[in-house]
Amino acid sequence: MSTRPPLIGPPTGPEPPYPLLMEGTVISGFGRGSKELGIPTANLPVDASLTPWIASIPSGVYFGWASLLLPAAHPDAAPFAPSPYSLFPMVMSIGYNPFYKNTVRSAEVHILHKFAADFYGVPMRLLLAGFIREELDYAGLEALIADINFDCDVARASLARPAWQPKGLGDQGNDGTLDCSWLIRPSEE
Ligand code: ADP
Ligand code: RBF
Ligand code: MG
Repeated sequence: MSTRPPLIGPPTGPEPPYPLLMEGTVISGFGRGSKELGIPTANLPVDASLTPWIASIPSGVYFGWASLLLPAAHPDAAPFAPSPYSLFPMVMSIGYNPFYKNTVRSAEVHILHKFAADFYGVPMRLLLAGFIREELDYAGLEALIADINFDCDVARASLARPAWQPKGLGDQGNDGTLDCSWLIRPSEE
């Protein structure tokens, strides 16, 4: 892509219809070796009975925050945090992956954190804060990867602003004002 904006959304924070919330258990994806490309994606089931908005939202690339209920034995678990959920910035794709011509609509999340172990089967919650771009087809894998890496930069920079940072979780004054409490709330069961 030639020119793409480095930031999405205004400095005042997410605008309607965002934030959009969804949750589910991390499942196996298409097994295409995204991890080997340096872009592992944690897949969630696309289930319109649990996530009513997912059927009508445009396919494309979104960004926001993800929380994981990692088991205590996972190397990235944060056992002494105020919540059993760990919170991370994320970028995600919802759609048919035109480069691969999928027939099933998928939701896959690349978390902007280097994990020491996989987390299949773990409960994950997402707060979508904004839309980055439509899904595209590409002449080659390198162009797809380059665009995804740019998406990661856009997400990181956009989420670094105070109105896009979680409220009540920062230390030493780098706290944000975005309400992410749903992401770290203990589940009811
Ligand atoms: P699959 O086709 O099964 O989704 P991937 O190659 O996309 O396989 O790898 C996804 C898995 O990698 C996730 O389910 C998760 O357990 C693990 N993983 C490790 N690091 C990350 C990360 N930063 N973001 C998303 N998933 C990650
Ligand atoms: N697949 C596409 O076919 N077209 C896209 O534009 C596209 N954009 C993506 C953006 C992000 C941020 C992520 C995480 C994935 C995207 N994908 C896209 C899905 C990608 O093809 C899939 O994760 C592959 O498994 C990567 O090899
Ligand atoms: Mg995946």
